[in-house]
Amino acid sequence: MPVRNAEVAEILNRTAEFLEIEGANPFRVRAYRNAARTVSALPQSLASMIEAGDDLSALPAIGEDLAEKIATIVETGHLPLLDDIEKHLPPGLARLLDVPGLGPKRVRVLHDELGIDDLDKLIAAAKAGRLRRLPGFAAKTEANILRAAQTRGVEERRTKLAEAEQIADPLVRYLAETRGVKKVIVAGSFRRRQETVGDLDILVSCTQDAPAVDRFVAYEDVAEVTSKGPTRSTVILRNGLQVDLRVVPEVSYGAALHYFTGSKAHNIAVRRIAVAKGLKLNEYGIFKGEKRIAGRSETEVFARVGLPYIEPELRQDRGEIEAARKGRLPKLVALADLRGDLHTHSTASDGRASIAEMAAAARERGHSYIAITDHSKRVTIAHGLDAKRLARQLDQIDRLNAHLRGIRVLKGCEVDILGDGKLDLPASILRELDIVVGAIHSKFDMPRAKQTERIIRAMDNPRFNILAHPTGRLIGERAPYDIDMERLLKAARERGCYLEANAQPDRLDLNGAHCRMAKEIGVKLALSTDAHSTADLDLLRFAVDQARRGWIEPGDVLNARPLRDLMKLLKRS
Ligand code: DGT
Ligand code: CA
Ligand code: CA
Repeated sequence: MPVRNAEVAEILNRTAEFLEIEGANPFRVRAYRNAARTVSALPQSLASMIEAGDDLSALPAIGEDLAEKIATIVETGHLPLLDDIEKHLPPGLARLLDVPGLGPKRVRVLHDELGIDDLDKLIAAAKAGRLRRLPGFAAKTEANILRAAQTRGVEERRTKLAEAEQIADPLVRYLAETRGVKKVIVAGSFRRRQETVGDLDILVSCTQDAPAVDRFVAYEDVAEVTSKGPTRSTVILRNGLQVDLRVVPEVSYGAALHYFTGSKAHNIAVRRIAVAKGLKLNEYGIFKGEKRIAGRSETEVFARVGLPYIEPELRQDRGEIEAARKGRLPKLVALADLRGDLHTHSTASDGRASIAEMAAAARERGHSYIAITDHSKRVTIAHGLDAKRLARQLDQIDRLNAHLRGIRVLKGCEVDILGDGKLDLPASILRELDIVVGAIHSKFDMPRAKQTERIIRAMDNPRFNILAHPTGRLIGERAPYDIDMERLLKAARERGCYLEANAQPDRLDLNGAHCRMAKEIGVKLALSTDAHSTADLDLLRFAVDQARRGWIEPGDVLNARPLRDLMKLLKRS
């Protein structure tokens, strides 16, 4: 089995982290990170590219040196450089990186200042209150780290949705090619588009004699078969992800799909309704006495308990059943409703495609506008733009727009929100922009009230439009910074500002619950990719997932509007 792209990316990221702990040149660290990002976003497998003799150094962010290293990883599953570093770093140090809230910078501080090089020393120092005295650590941070470090180990391993998808898609295709197999659907949290999944739950319908289970356990990525029966099986894949397979007769397929899609709380609530009607509901169907009266499709199952079809993303027992009963289910936003992207980068900062390339790629995806929002100067590591460079970029966009057909490039900037809430660029240049996306890239540790005020102060600036990745969390890596989301949303509403649902697979920020809060408070959202390459523009659907989990309708979404309406919404007073 060839080494998977995700594994290559993991090794590159790990190398970046270790280099950073070692205090390597930040540009070198970043080169590994960017390469990892390119690898994760590749549509085809590196192994097949190498086999076909493709030149990897032609890929964005990958020079000859990295191309060679990647080839080595694909061939051997190892990177000698990483093995070397691992040999001379204390072994416990690497485990520290797995503690949510601890990145390489902090691990380095812990090591250099307090000699902490394993989990036990970390826990002891946190308990003794010694972390809070370190630069960049507050009492609150210390408490968070302690909690995270102590629950490590017992905490279940969860897989990010986008990664789960990269694993599920080929497996689904493989199963679908089995003789006699009719349908293959991934149910569970994956189908509800939860931001992470604990395991995959696959349902198959097929003819009686189809060898579905045998073929499943023979999949080349299976590391271990936990159980195997005639109609069900559980396996562990090589990366540790568990997959449950169930073979279901067609008369029960809808009932099984409903049952295994969950959530459990939703199932229990629906079953209660069935029971109240004197019916029995389980994964085989709806029964009146011994007689099955529904089960073939989900729609049929819902109809029998007197409900319209409820979209999987809503099935969380968070009011969807009551809304369904009253005919008040939201008409959820879909990818096809979106007309553009409002947060993207070009080579001027840390993107990998030119503005013209980004525009062409956006047009190919059916967009009618794309905002180029490169970083501002404070974010030096990303080559952020100062007022002068930004002014030149604006001229460049004007010239481009003059002859572009079918798409409009909006002049924007991802302006850094400084520690005191001021924006990183003067009003004289912000005034020239179509759209200002504000974001925090530093001082994540401020106490809640201060952090919230910092952002609200930024929104006080009449040029401010959209708050990007509002909580700053990186799934499984960095906790959200501490903010009063309700207060923030109310402040945004009062000022005519908006929040972003960022589609980057490790961000998904806002998440579903926060999207719902925004809707309830009355703040429109921008569903944005934060693309750093043309391929990243395809990530948009991950923002749509979270929006749908948050009951968001097209009317709640800035970039579901045609350009003219959008421009009006971006004009504050
Ligand atoms: P995960 O895997 O932790 O991300 O979350 P799920 O929702 O995929 O949960 P999982 O894999 O344990 O089970 C898949 C679905 O099966 C779940 O969403 C609902 C259903 N299910 C599992 N156990 C029960 C149960 O005890 N009662 C009911 N009503 N449904 C259950
Ligand atoms: Ca599951
Ligand atoms: Ca499961």
